[in-house]
Amino acid sequence: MVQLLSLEGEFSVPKGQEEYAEYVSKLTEADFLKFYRDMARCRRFDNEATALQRQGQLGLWIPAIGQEAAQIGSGYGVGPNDHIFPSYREHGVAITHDIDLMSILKMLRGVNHGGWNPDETRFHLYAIVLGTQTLHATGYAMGINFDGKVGTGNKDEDLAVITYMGDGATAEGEVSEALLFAATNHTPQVFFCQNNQWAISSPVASQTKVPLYRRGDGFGVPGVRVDGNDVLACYAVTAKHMDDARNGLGPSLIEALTYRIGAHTTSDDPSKYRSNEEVEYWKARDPLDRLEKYLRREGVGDDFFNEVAEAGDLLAEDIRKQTFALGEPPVENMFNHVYSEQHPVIDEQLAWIQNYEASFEAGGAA
Ligand SMILES: Cc1ncc(C[n+]2csc(CCOP(=O)(O)OP(=O)(O)O)c2C)c(N)n1
Repeated sequence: MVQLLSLEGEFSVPKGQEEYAEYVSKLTEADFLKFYRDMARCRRFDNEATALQRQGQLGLWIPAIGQEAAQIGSGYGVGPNDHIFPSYREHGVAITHDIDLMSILKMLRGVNHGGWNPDETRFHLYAIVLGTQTLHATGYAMGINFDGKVGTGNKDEDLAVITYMGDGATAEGEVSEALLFAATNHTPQVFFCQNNQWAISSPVASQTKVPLYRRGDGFGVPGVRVDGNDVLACYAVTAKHMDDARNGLGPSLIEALTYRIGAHTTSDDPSKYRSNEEVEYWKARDPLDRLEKYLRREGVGDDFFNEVAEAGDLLAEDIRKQTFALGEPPVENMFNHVYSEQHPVIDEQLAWIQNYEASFEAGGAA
């Protein structure tokens, strides 16, 4: 397993991991601080969103607490022209690609359909149907091959794709199909699996008999396991494998070993299926604590951590204000964009509900 930061925040390069460490050696102090700031921002956003859901302001929330290093590290490992196909928990990766966090909240309040405009970003829409995004990513990566934008040696032209999936999603047929097509088409692509140990209440042991980083072997997609709570290792491994993909070396799979500290979603009660001891074990491996220890060893002091905490308070206040101002989703919303063109069945259903709503104004349900 690639690990560059110990639990105590000491940086060291184990034998055989030098090529990954080289990527870290190119980072500046500002990069390390940015990693910490964004991980803290992600967690604060997550906690605030959970509170907003509990107050009835969001229909659902999907927490990523515990997975910040895997997400911020890998998010920054992606190149400036690469495309990202997330699952539905990648709020940290969204932060690294400047997605407006309100657009995620709007989606979970139901006031918009998909979140953000996919034409305006390389961070594609969240995919709730498990594993589908891996096929979208593979198709996109095949398109890059067809366009000849891989392995040309021109850094401004060459492209690669990364797709995210959970440990549970690896058991879906779509992921096997995506791995196969990626291998046989030699796509410029990374599969990034956040193994957070649980697929709702199903433990990872029920999804696989081999370590997940080896899931691609039989398809011809080599894999590597990284400590998913070590942001530097996640950054380095992703950056290296994305470079390799862009340079024409084909697809690979990264398994980031991490843990979902919170619930699967706000509709879940994890105390029903996992032990406190297990959660405590992983809390002791908290990704933010580890980077903080490293930064303090490097001489970063309270001023910085206080500034990050204050920025978190401002963010929380801002998203609360904006969420309260969102209003209710118009009922017509759910009929928009079902098909690319108007469809008579949808028209009929829309007319029915408009009629139904109007009947209340007229003094009673029809
Ligand atoms: C095709 C499909 N089947 C079932 C579900 C319901 N479902 C939503 S999340 C989830 C568990 C996924 O676990 P994992 O892939 O490990 O990702 P995590 O949620 O832990 O990030 C399931 C079964 C779904 N969304 N799509």
